[in-house]
Amino acid sequence: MTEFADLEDAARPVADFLRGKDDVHVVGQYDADGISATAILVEALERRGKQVSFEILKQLYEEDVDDIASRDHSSVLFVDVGSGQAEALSTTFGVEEVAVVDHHEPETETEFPHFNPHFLDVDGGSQISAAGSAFIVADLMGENGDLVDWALVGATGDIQKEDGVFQGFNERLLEKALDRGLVTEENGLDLYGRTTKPLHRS
Ligand SMILES: [Mn+2]
Repeated sequence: MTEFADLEDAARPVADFLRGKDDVHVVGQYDADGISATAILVEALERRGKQVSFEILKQLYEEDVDDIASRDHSSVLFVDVGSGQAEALSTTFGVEEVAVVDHHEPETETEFPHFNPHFLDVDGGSQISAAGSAFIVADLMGENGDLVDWALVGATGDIQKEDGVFQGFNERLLEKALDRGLVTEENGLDLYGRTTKPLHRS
């Protein structure tokens, strides 16, 4: 069975890659999970004094990969996208120029740093999101344990809870957030539109 430490081992090449760069361009997916994952790693990079830029894309098409590659970034980090475009990234970027943190089904393993829970037989659809995966990378880069609540925002946005309860590694991340007092538990209704819609519509 995959342990938390196994995920950390698998995430370490990406953390080492990012620590070794002076400037990084981060490309994230346009949803709550992708934006949380982007925020976690942009924050972790800025805390280490890196030059950071980022963009959020609705989809990553091959022409987007070509466009990003043409822009002269010295290194690019894809988050919540990239595993499904691993071959295009491999042919477009050198192994020292690109890294991926994603939880969607990967196309292929890669020479470049590529962290995806599916490589460890962990279901990225229910056990951990891109934001959770990004948090594991960030936590290896320095004192970033306080960012764990953003990992839970991402997992919630990707609807990874089952019957209102976090599963798998999301549950471990919740424990970390509770330990730090970053989140509190309370009973309530976990309904879509709870704060914006009348109850019978939620
Ligand atoms: Mn996601």
